[in-house]
Amino acid sequence: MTIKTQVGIIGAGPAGLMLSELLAAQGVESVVLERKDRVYCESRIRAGVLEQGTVDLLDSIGLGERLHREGLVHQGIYLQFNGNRHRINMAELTGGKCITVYGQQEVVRDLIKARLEGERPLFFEAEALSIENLTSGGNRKPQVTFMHQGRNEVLECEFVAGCDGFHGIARAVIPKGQLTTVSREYPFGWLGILAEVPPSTDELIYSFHKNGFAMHSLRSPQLSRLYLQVDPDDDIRNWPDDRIWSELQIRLGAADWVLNQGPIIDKGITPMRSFMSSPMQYGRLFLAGDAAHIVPPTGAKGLNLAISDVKVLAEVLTVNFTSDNHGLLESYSERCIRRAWRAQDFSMMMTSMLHLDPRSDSFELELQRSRQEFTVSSKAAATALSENYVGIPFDSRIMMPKS
Ligand code: RFL
Ligand code: PHB
Repeated sequence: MTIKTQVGIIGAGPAGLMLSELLAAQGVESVVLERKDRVYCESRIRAGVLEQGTVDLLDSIGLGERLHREGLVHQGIYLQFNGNRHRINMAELTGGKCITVYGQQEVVRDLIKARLEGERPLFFEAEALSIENLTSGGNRKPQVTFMHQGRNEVLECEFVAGCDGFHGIARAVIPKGQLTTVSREYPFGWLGILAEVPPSTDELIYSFHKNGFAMHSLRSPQLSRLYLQVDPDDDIRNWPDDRIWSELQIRLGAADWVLNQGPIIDKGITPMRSFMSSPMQYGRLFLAGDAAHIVPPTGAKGLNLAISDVKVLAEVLTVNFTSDNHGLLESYSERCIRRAWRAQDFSMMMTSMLHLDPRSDSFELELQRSRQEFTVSSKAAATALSENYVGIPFDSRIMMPKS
């Protein structure tokens, strides 16, 4: 069977789902293909921090209701170095900007619900296998072949959006000579837990300790999300719950502060990397989100970058379908890459300031200590951190020379 649509979207993560709903709001048709089932997509625990631009975009398509009811608005974060806790008042330093703590799986859940209630096409357990005709002219339209309910199906469209994450097929179909990639691996990973226990903090704590980095985040008044720096090749079986709690207590410990403990309902280890591919367009294929770039999670930027990519993509596709202006499509890649590099730099800065790098010599450790001190003692340094953390404006041209 061949299904026809305007935009074929591979992946029902935040990028693919948000793109499909932004397009629907402009009257552009799309079909979303997702290789996993709905339960898997809705329960995959990942990011938690939404920038204001992300919240505004969800509001703009009528998806802010539960987010505003259940999300936790934070005006600052704590940075802690060897037991000394400092608050960065981000709202004060950025003219009132805040972040909202709301789990990625909740964003995904809201988007899936809206899509299915609107009876707009979204196929679960539909794995894209190949993408053809991306650069051929004439009447040959792009085709995505996918496997659904044991059968090979074809999705024919005007454009394909590769929103299929870091391990997806979309980036891989771009011929080697047409794509430049750069990356960094880190000698550490994050062990993340979700625990049924009221958070022991009112705002996120990022902590550097001589044993390594730790972080305390939140999900709700009853649910806490915490992370520990571990070896990227470590096995989660080496981390029974009592070892996790005692290491968190050590690394997050501060005067007159107690870490609440409770049942751990999810735990896992994720490696960390920085990765950029460019351009983000190949003929009629556009990459968005983790398919194009990965940032280490210390800056809380991955989900927000995925959302800002698809905001731009929805705009250029809509203009293409609804007017005679077909040139705007070519601006997509550059607009997104500029913002992604800003996030790369910030995420790398946060990562190197807060983690213990086993390769560091005493010179590098002193530089790290000096940067930590400066960040919490200089208003200019704290302001720079805050501006990046709350998010530079979506599609900002701040780096462009004025024309
Ligand atoms: P996703 O979420 O990986 O979704 C891709 C989807 O594509 C599907 N797929 C396919 N479907 C059909 N056919 C195929 N051939 C397919 N191949 C793949 C997959 O099943 C999947 O459903 O990518 P997307 O949409 O680009 O979203 C990116 C974000 O998920 C990611 O950047 C963030 O989670 C990163 N991140 C954070 N970002 C933030 O902005 N703030 C944070 O606080 C934050 N914390 C984090 C994070 C990521 C973490 N991990 C686990 C890496 C914390 C952690 C621990
Ligand atoms: C989270 O809440 O999962 C979270 C928060 C901040 C980060 C990364 C993850 O930098």
